[in-house]
Amino acid sequence: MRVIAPLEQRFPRPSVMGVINVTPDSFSDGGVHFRPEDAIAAGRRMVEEGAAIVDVGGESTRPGSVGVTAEEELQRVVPVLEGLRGLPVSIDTAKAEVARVAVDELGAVLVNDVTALRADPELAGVVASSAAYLCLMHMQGEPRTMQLDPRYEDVVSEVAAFLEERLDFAVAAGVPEERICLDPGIGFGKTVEHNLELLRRLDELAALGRPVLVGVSRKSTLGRLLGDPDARTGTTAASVAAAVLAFERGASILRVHDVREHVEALTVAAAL
Ligand code: HH2
Repeated sequence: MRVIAPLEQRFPRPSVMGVINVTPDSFSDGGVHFRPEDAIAAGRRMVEEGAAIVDVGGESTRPGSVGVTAEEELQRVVPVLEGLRGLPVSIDTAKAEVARVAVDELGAVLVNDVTALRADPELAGVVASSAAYLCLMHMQGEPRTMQLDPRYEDVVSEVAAFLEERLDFAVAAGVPEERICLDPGIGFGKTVEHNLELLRRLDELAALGRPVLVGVSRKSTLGRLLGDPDARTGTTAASVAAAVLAFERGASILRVHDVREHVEALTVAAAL
Protein backbone atom coordinates (compact mmCIF):
# COMPACT_ATOMS: atom_id res chain seq x y z
CA MET A 1 0.00 0.00 0.00
CA ARG A 2 1.29 3.46 -0.90
CA VAL A 3 2.11 5.75 2.02
CA ILE A 4 -0.03 8.86 1.90
CA ALA A 5 -0.43 11.62 4.47
CA PRO A 6 -3.34 11.40 6.92
CA LEU A 7 -6.29 13.48 5.73
CA GLU A 8 -5.82 16.00 8.54
CA GLN A 9 -2.27 16.70 7.32
CA ARG A 10 -3.20 16.98 3.67
CA PHE A 11 -6.24 19.17 4.47
CA PRO A 12 -5.44 21.16 7.63
CA ARG A 13 -8.24 23.15 9.32
CA PRO A 14 -9.71 25.15 7.70
CA SER A 15 -9.50 23.90 4.12
CA VAL A 16 -11.87 24.95 1.36
CA MET A 17 -13.36 22.51 -1.15
CA GLY A 18 -14.71 24.29 -4.24
CA VAL A 19 -17.87 22.87 -5.86
CA ILE A 20 -18.08 22.20 -9.60
CA ASN A 21 -21.38 20.62 -10.60
CA VAL A 22 -21.19 19.41 -14.20
CA THR A 23 -24.95 19.08 -14.28
CA PRO A 24 -27.87 20.85 -15.90
CA ASP A 25 -29.94 20.71 -12.70
CA SER A 26 -27.95 21.30 -9.50
CA PHE A 27 -29.85 23.41 -7.00
CA SER A 28 -27.69 26.52 -7.00
CA ASP A 29 -25.31 26.33 -9.98
CA GLY A 30 -27.11 23.91 -12.30
CA GLY A 31 -26.11 24.53 -15.90
CA VAL A 32 -23.41 27.10 -15.04
CA HIS A 33 -20.57 24.60 -15.43
CA PHE A 34 -22.26 22.12 -17.76
CA ARG A 35 -19.88 22.88 -20.64
CA PRO A 36 -16.50 21.27 -19.89
CA GLU A 37 -14.54 24.43 -20.75
CA ASP A 38 -16.59 26.46 -18.28
CA ALA A 39 -16.16 23.83 -15.56
CA ILE A 40 -12.40 23.61 -16.17
CA ALA A 41 -11.98 27.39 -16.07
CA ALA A 42 -14.01 27.56 -12.85
CA GLY A 43 -11.94 24.80 -11.25
CA ARG A 44 -8.67 26.50 -12.11
CA ARG A 45 -9.94 29.79 -10.75
CA MET A 46 -11.03 28.13 -7.50
CA VAL A 47 -7.54 26.71 -6.95
CA GLU A 48 -6.01 30.13 -7.67
CA GLU A 49 -8.41 31.61 -5.13
CA GLY A 50 -7.17 29.21 -2.46
CA ALA A 51 -9.30 26.07 -2.68
CA ALA A 52 -7.40 23.08 -1.27
CA ILE A 53 -9.44 20.79 -3.52
CA VAL A 54 -12.14 21.05 -6.20
CA ASP A 55 -15.11 18.66 -5.98
CA VAL A 56 -16.34 17.60 -9.43
CA GLY A 57 -19.79 16.01 -9.63
CA GLY A 58 -21.83 14.77 -12.59
CA GLU A 59 -25.04 13.89 -10.79
CA SER A 60 -27.29 16.27 -8.88
CA THR A 61 -28.44 15.14 -5.44
CA ARG A 62 -30.81 18.06 -4.92
CA PRO A 63 -34.16 17.20 -3.30
CA GLY A 64 -36.38 15.48 -5.87
CA SER A 65 -33.59 14.52 -8.27
CA VAL A 66 -33.66 11.02 -9.77
CA GLY A 67 -30.07 10.23 -10.73
CA VAL A 68 -28.19 9.43 -13.94
CA THR A 69 -26.43 6.34 -15.32
CA ALA A 70 -22.68 5.73 -14.86
CA GLU A 71 -22.18 6.35 -18.61
CA GLU A 72 -23.91 9.73 -18.44
CA GLU A 73 -22.00 10.68 -15.28
CA LEU A 74 -18.68 9.69 -16.90
CA GLN A 75 -19.48 11.65 -20.07
CA ARG A 76 -19.99 14.73 -17.91
CA VAL A 77 -17.00 14.46 -15.56
CA VAL A 78 -14.22 12.87 -17.65
CA PRO A 79 -13.48 15.92 -19.86
CA VAL A 80 -13.47 18.14 -16.78
CA LEU A 81 -11.12 15.85 -14.83
CA GLU A 82 -8.86 15.70 -17.89
CA GLY A 83 -8.80 19.49 -18.05
CA LEU A 84 -7.99 19.78 -14.34
CA ARG A 85 -5.19 17.18 -14.36
CA GLY A 86 -2.41 18.11 -11.97
CA LEU A 87 -4.75 20.09 -9.69
CA PRO A 88 -6.20 18.62 -6.47
CA VAL A 89 -9.59 17.21 -7.42
CA SER A 90 -12.23 15.09 -5.71
CA ILE A 91 -14.98 13.13 -7.39
CA ASP A 92 -18.51 13.53 -6.02
CA THR A 93 -20.01 10.15 -6.88
CA ALA A 94 -21.70 7.13 -5.38
CA LYS A 95 -20.74 4.87 -8.29
CA ALA A 96 -17.70 2.57 -8.21
CA GLU A 97 -17.07 2.80 -11.95
CA VAL A 98 -17.05 6.60 -11.93
CA ALA A 99 -14.78 6.67 -8.86
CA ARG A 100 -12.42 4.12 -10.41
CA VAL A 101 -11.94 6.10 -13.60
CA ALA A 102 -11.57 9.37 -11.68
CA VAL A 103 -9.04 8.04 -9.18
CA ASP A 104 -7.09 5.41 -11.12
CA GLU A 105 -7.00 7.10 -14.53
CA LEU A 106 -7.52 10.81 -13.98
CA GLY A 107 -5.77 11.63 -10.71
CA ALA A 108 -8.66 12.42 -8.35
CA VAL A 109 -7.38 12.30 -4.76
CA LEU A 110 -10.65 12.04 -2.81
CA VAL A 111 -13.93 10.17 -3.29
CA ASN A 112 -16.92 12.09 -1.94
CA ASP A 113 -19.80 9.66 -1.52
CA VAL A 114 -23.08 11.16 -0.29
CA THR A 115 -24.37 7.64 0.37
CA ALA A 116 -21.45 6.73 2.67
CA LEU A 117 -20.72 3.48 0.76
CA ARG A 118 -24.34 2.27 0.90
CA ALA A 119 -25.34 2.63 -2.77
CA ASP A 120 -22.71 0.67 -4.67
CA PRO A 121 -21.23 -2.44 -3.05
CA GLU A 122 -18.11 -2.12 -5.23
CA LEU A 123 -17.17 1.40 -4.16
CA ALA A 124 -15.48 0.51 -0.86
CA GLY A 125 -13.11 -1.82 -2.72
CA VAL A 126 -12.25 0.83 -5.30
CA VAL A 127 -11.31 3.30 -2.56
CA ALA A 128 -9.50 0.66 -0.47
CA SER A 129 -7.30 -0.43 -3.38
CA SER A 130 -6.37 3.16 -4.26
CA ALA A 131 -4.51 5.95 -2.48
CA ALA A 132 -7.66 8.08 -2.34
CA TYR A 133 -9.18 9.90 0.61
CA LEU A 134 -12.86 9.30 1.36
CA CYS A 135 -15.74 11.44 2.60
CA LEU A 136 -18.64 9.60 4.26
CA MET A 137 -21.83 11.70 4.41
CA HIS A 138 -25.07 11.20 6.33
CA MET A 139 -28.35 11.19 4.42
CA GLN A 140 -31.78 10.10 5.62
CA GLY A 141 -33.70 8.48 2.76
CA GLU A 142 -32.74 9.20 -0.84
CA PRO A 143 -32.66 12.45 -2.85
CA ARG A 144 -35.99 11.77 -4.60
CA THR A 145 -37.95 11.71 -1.33
CA MET A 146 -35.62 12.82 1.46
CA GLN A 147 -37.22 16.20 2.14
CA LEU A 148 -40.83 14.92 2.34
CA ASP A 149 -40.96 14.28 6.09
CA PRO A 150 -37.56 13.92 7.75
CA ARG A 151 -37.80 12.86 11.40
CA TYR A 152 -35.32 12.24 14.21
CA GLU A 153 -35.55 11.76 17.99
CA ASP A 154 -32.21 13.55 18.38
CA VAL A 155 -30.69 14.45 15.05
CA VAL A 156 -27.14 14.94 16.34
CA SER A 157 -26.82 11.63 18.17
CA GLU A 158 -28.47 9.76 15.28
CA VAL A 159 -26.15 11.32 12.71
CA ALA A 160 -23.14 10.63 14.96
CA ALA A 161 -24.14 6.97 15.39
CA PHE A 162 -24.62 6.60 11.64
CA LEU A 163 -21.24 8.14 10.81
CA GLU A 164 -19.50 5.99 13.40
CA GLU A 165 -21.08 2.87 11.89
CA ARG A 166 -20.11 3.87 8.32
CA LEU A 167 -16.58 4.67 9.47
CA ASP A 168 -16.29 1.16 10.97
CA PHE A 169 -17.69 -0.30 7.74
CA ALA A 170 -15.18 1.58 5.56
CA VAL A 171 -12.25 0.59 7.79
CA ALA A 172 -13.39 -3.05 7.78
CA ALA A 173 -13.49 -2.85 3.97
CA GLY A 174 -9.84 -1.82 3.95
CA VAL A 175 -9.90 1.99 3.79
CA PRO A 176 -7.35 3.31 6.32
CA GLU A 177 -9.12 5.39 8.98
CA GLU A 178 -6.66 8.27 8.61
CA ARG A 179 -7.85 8.80 5.03
CA ILE A 180 -11.50 9.30 5.97
CA CYS A 181 -13.54 12.40 6.85
CA LEU A 182 -17.16 12.58 8.01
CA ASP A 183 -19.98 14.90 6.96
CA PRO A 184 -23.38 15.55 8.63
CA GLY A 185 -25.00 16.03 5.20
CA ILE A 186 -26.66 19.41 5.65
CA GLY A 187 -29.97 19.37 3.74
CA PHE A 188 -30.01 15.64 3.08
CA GLY A 189 -33.22 14.44 4.74
CA LYS A 190 -33.30 17.29 7.28
CA THR A 191 -35.54 20.23 8.16
CA VAL A 192 -34.16 23.73 8.77
CA GLU A 193 -34.19 23.02 12.50
CA HIS A 194 -32.34 19.70 12.04
CA ASN A 195 -29.65 21.46 9.99
CA LEU A 196 -29.27 24.23 12.57
CA GLU A 197 -29.02 21.73 15.42
CA LEU A 198 -26.28 19.82 13.59
CA LEU A 199 -24.31 23.03 13.01
CA ARG A 200 -24.84 24.24 16.59
CA ARG A 201 -23.59 20.94 18.02
CA LEU A 202 -20.95 20.17 15.40
CA ASP A 203 -18.41 19.65 18.21
CA GLU A 204 -20.22 16.37 18.99
CA LEU A 205 -19.43 15.10 15.49
CA ALA A 206 -15.85 16.36 15.65
CA ALA A 207 -15.55 14.30 18.86
CA LEU A 208 -15.84 11.14 16.75
CA GLY A 209 -12.14 11.71 16.07
CA ARG A 210 -12.14 12.21 12.30
CA PRO A 211 -12.06 15.53 10.41
CA VAL A 212 -15.52 16.91 9.67
CA LEU A 213 -16.50 18.25 6.25
CA VAL A 214 -19.48 20.63 6.08
CA GLY A 215 -21.42 21.62 2.97
CA VAL A 216 -23.87 24.37 3.88
CA SER A 217 -22.96 26.75 1.04
CA ARG A 218 -26.01 28.31 -0.65
CA LYS A 219 -28.35 25.71 0.84
CA SER A 220 -32.04 26.48 1.21
CA THR A 221 -31.89 26.47 5.02
CA LEU A 222 -29.97 29.76 4.75
CA GLY A 223 -32.52 31.34 2.43
CA ARG A 224 -35.35 30.19 4.71
CA LEU A 225 -33.61 31.70 7.74
CA LEU A 226 -33.60 35.00 5.85
CA GLY A 227 -37.37 34.94 5.67
CA ASP A 228 -38.38 33.17 2.46
CA PRO A 229 -40.17 29.94 3.44
CA ASP A 230 -39.94 28.62 -0.13
CA ALA A 231 -36.26 29.50 -0.69
CA ARG A 232 -34.31 26.96 -2.75
CA THR A 233 -30.91 28.58 -2.22
CA GLY A 234 -29.08 30.85 0.24
CA THR A 235 -26.86 33.87 -0.30
CA THR A 236 -23.06 34.03 -0.28
CA ALA A 237 -22.99 36.19 2.86
CA ALA A 238 -25.23 33.73 4.72
CA SER A 239 -23.04 30.84 3.52
CA VAL A 240 -19.87 32.51 4.77
CA ALA A 241 -21.39 33.14 8.22
CA ALA A 242 -22.42 29.49 8.52
CA ALA A 243 -19.01 28.27 7.33
CA VAL A 244 -17.09 30.42 9.81
CA LEU A 245 -19.17 29.20 12.74
CA ALA A 246 -18.95 25.59 11.53
CA PHE A 247 -15.17 26.01 11.47
CA GLU A 248 -15.19 27.42 14.99
CA ARG A 249 -17.20 24.39 16.14
CA GLY A 250 -14.72 21.96 14.67
CA ALA A 251 -15.26 21.65 10.90
CA SER A 252 -12.05 21.00 8.97
CA ILE A 253 -13.16 21.19 5.33
CA LEU A 254 -15.81 23.58 4.04
CA ARG A 255 -17.46 22.63 0.74
CA VAL A 256 -18.38 25.92 -0.96
CA HIS A 257 -19.43 27.52 -4.22
CA ASP A 258 -17.86 30.97 -3.57
CA VAL A 259 -14.22 30.10 -2.91
CA ARG A 260 -12.60 33.53 -2.60
CA GLU A 261 -15.10 34.83 -0.06
CA HIS A 262 -14.80 31.71 2.09
CA VAL A 263 -10.99 31.61 1.94
CA GLU A 264 -10.82 35.25 3.06
CA ALA A 265 -13.32 34.80 5.88
CA LEU A 266 -11.82 31.54 7.11
CA THR A 267 -8.28 32.94 7.03
CA VAL A 268 -9.39 35.73 9.35
CA ALA A 269 -11.44 33.33 11.50
CA ALA A 270 -8.44 31.00 11.88
CA ALA A 271 -6.18 33.92 12.87
CA LEU A 272 -8.66 34.96 15.58
N1 HH2 B 1 -23.95 18.67 -0.82
C1 HH2 B 1 -24.28 18.53 -2.12
C2 HH2 B 1 -23.59 17.61 -2.93
N2 HH2 B 1 -22.56 16.89 -2.45
N3 HH2 B 1 -21.15 16.30 -0.66
C3 HH2 B 1 -20.81 16.42 0.63
N4 HH2 B 1 -19.80 15.69 1.13
N5 HH2 B 1 -21.47 17.28 1.49
C4 HH2 B 1 -22.51 18.05 1.06
O1 HH2 B 1 -23.10 18.79 1.87
C5 HH2 B 1 -22.91 17.94 -0.31
C6 HH2 B 1 -22.20 17.03 -1.15
C7 HH2 B 1 -25.39 19.33 -2.68
O2 HH2 B 1 -24.93 20.53 -3.14
P1 HH2 B 1 -24.53 20.81 -4.68
O3 HH2 B 1 -23.43 19.93 -5.12
O4 HH2 B 1 -24.25 22.25 -4.82
O5 HH2 B 1 -25.86 20.50 -5.48
P2 HH2 B 1 -26.38 19.24 -6.31
O6 HH2 B 1 -26.38 18.04 -5.42
O7 HH2 B 1 -27.79 19.66 -6.70
O8 HH2 B 1 -25.49 19.05 -7.48
